[in-house]
Amino acid sequence: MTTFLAGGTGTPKLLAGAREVFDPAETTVVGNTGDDVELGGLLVCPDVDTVLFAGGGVLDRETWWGIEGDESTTHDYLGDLAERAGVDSEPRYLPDDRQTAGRDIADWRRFSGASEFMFIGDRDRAVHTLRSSLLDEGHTLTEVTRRLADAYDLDVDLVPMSDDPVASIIHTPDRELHFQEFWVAEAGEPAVEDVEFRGADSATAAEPAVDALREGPVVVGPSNPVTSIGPMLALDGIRDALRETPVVAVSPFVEDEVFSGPAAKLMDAVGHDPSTAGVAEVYDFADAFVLDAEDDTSLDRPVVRTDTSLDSAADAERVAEACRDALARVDEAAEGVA
Ligand code: FO1
Repeated sequence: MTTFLAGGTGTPKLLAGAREVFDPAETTVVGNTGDDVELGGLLVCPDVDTVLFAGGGVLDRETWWGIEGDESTTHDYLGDLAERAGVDSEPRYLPDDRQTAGRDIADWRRFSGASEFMFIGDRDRAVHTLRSSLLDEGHTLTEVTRRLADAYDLDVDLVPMSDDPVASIIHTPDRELHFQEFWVAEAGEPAVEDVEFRGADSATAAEPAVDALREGPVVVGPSNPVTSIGPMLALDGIRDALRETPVVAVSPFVEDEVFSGPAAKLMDAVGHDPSTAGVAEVYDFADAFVLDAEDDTSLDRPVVRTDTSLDSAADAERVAEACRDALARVDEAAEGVA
């Protein structure tokens, strides 16, 4: 059994070629849920859905979120109607006393649908409607995610990191913003003072996720260490489980250049060097690393180097092979010690 810890883009891109190297029937993908929001009463799970849509062959690969060829009738009509009704288009948090009223999983990240500040396509909305409705019927997010995975014929086991709420909150000099408000509405521009995973102290990691981590090697894909992987690491028991299992991490940096997204800014904000060296510090549980061929960072753990760009399935296969080779090195080192 191999487990992948997946955030928004890097790890789903790696998964596109991993199937040639790691048997999908023996693969669990644990999705970050810190990015999730409730928007107009619907729970949107961006990182889980990217894996879902990619596995189901419907992902919009231009954006790496949402459904390819989706239409926007409801989103557009809602926007026009809200404008005519005099509603401004800024993200609108529900009032404080409503943040913890309703389905628990959406605590501290409830936005009014009067301003749909994230683009929600018509088919994508159907996924959020079904997910939210099944949650309201009393199913857990793990159960609902697995049912959606069945609907999309996924051949890996896709599970969320937790069935409890954990909200990635970005602290800026002016105010606190949920990650989606920071990233989508503010284009990642505000200065960041700190990143909080609200709820992580009392959340429990989902049982299938912990079981999978204990069962076999783990691949931490080239996702953002702070807001994609950080929420998982903040859950009780996850770091311990990772320390006890072979782990390879793919750096999302080439030395101090990040492939994409806000990782550098967020790493800096939480006191880590925005570089491969900083990633190795955050992932103190990792036994080996896959670095880009151009990345000369010297680390105190085994390193396999390859071109880590992930623009095609062939790229992904090459990086997955490097992960397999790095895990073999960890095995060899363990056998040498035994
Ligand atoms: N990203 C954007 O930049 N703009 C959007 O309007 C947007 C909508 C959206 C809707 C559903 C979904 O699952 C993801 C969406 N994303 C959007 C992506 C998302 O903000 C982030 O890329 C991930 O959370 C990062 O992992």
